[in-house]
Formats: sequence, structure tokens, C-alpha cells
Amino acid sequence: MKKIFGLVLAFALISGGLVFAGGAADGEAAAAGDDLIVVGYAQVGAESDWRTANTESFRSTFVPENGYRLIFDDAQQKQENQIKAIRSFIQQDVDYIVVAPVVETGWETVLGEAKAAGIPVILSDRQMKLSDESLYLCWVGGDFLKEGRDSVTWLNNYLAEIGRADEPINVVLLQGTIGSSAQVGRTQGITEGLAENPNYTLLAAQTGEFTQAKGQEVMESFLKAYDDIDVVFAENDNMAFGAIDAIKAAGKVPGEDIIIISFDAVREAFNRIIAGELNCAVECNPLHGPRVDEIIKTLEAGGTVEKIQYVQEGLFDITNAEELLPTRAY
Ligand code: GYE
Repeated sequence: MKKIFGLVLAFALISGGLVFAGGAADGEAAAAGDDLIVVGYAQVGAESDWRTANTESFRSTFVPENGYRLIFDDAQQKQENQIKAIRSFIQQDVDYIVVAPVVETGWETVLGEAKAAGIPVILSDRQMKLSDESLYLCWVGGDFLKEGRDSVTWLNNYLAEIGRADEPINVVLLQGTIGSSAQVGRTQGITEGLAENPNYTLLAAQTGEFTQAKGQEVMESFLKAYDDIDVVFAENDNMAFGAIDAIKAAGKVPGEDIIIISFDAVREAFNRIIAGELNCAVECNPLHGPRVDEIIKTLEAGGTVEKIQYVQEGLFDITNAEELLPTRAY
């Protein structure tokens, strides 16, 4: 909807049999000559069920019927690809750039370029650590630190409930992509929470890159190294699913011999809780499309938006999973 491209100069001058016609200067201008708001979304990748739901949320929200043209880019979990995508959005002179940054740092240069081009940048899902906060307009996503803390609170309560509050408890941690704000926040919340209880020992922490395959692989190596694991924290559901497979293959019963706690709470996590294989899933809501839509509509109407917007999130276990499963769309 770039105003300047929207101005299509078309005139015909008929004089002495001569016809002059002026139109849009090029194909791009012609394509942008509609009333649609053009949004470039630099997505992380397709590493998890959460990510698939997030992509679908943007694809179904940013449609022409809702006033948008979406340019979607999947960076395959690589920051360099996201930087390239942002540069291409700038070149295409989009109206808004939305970024779900794969990692927190290293964005100043490219966001400076967007700023110089006068294109507002909205962050969604993960956060950035920037020396200059004016490089982005606002952010909307989950509170990862709180999620981490909540997961340990759940464990404390659960161990008390099953009469194991005074036992020594050995913990392993499957981390997300190192340097992503989802990993940084959850790891901090978990490790701080564990440190408050002298019964807990964190045996090992390693990244499973937020994927099921890597989660399984790392859990296999943990199981080989330690025969006395009591609890696994997986920083997303898919790594927990991989860990469940690894635990079964090692001849142990997931959810019983080893307590498993994950993050995201996608539909499959509810199934696993009901099956008794997963003990707790801390919610991280991926449906950011409508939230970013609301932000853009507010801005287009001349309004202002909150710089940081946390989404309210819950926690699911055997006490509520069955009841809530039908409400889970992703
Ligand atoms: O937990 C994980 C995904 O950034 C919150 O990324 C997101 C995380 C989510 O790969 O499944």
C-alpha cells in the first residue's frame, strides 16, 4: 500500500490522432497499486509443531480478505537467512517487517537499514537484545522466564503430592536453540528454580535445537551417561517426544520412571499427558498472527501500541488435559 506506488498516474491525451498513456512505472508498482498492506514475515523455520502452528496463524491472518499481502520467508533456523530476508523486504519496500528472531543478538545493522528505509519492525515470539531499543516498534510473545519458573513450581508441587519432596532428585535439561530468547529465558527460570531446592541436582544440560530428532539423540546420550535420572525438562514439546522415545528404548517407562516436563503444550502434548507419558506441559501460545494484525490495524488507525506485550499462558497436566484437549486446535 506504499502511498507513492499507490498513486498510479494514468492519463490519455488525444490530440491530432496521437495517444499518450502513462501508467505504473513497473510491475512491482502495479502489483502494489492495490490497497493491501504488505507485510514481510521473517520466520525462524519449521523445527517444531509450535512453529508450524505459528506459521499457519500468520498465513491465515495476513490474507487479502483481511487487507494484507504477506511475503513469508522460512530461514531454516539460520540468522544469516533471516538477515537476507529482512534485506529483501526492505528492497521490496514492504509496509511492515515482522521478525521472529532465531537468536537474541546481532541485529543492529540490518534493523538500522530498515529504520533508514522508514519501515517499522515488529518483533513476535522471540525477543532481541539490542543496544538501541528504537530499532523496533514493539514485541509480542510469551514470557519465557516465567514459563521456566512455573515449570519448577509444578515439579515442587508434584513431588510433594507423590511423597518424594525429601528425596534427592537428579535432573537433565534439553535446551532449545542456544542464544534464542526462548532458550535463554526458560533455562534461566529452570536453573534458578532448581537452585532454590538443595534436593535437586542438575546432572547435564545440552541443546536439542528444538527438534524431535535431536531431542531423542541427546536424551539417548544422557541415558547412557547417567542411570539415575529422575526428571527431564525439555524446552519444547517436540524434544520431549524425542526423549520419550529414547526412554522407552532404554527400557524405562516415561512419565513414571522418569518425570517429563515440556514447554509449548501443542495438541500432541495433551495426548501424551493423557497417555501418562508426559507429566506437565507449560503453555506457550503460538497464535501471534491475530495479535500482530491488531497491532498493525491500531498503527494504521493512528493509534499507539505497548512496546512489550506478554501473552497470558497456562499449564497443563493430568488434572486438566482431558477436559481441555477438545479446545486445542494445534
Ligand atoms: O517453544 C519451540 C519453537 O520460540 C517459543 O520455538 C518459540 C519456540 C517454541 O521451536 O517449539
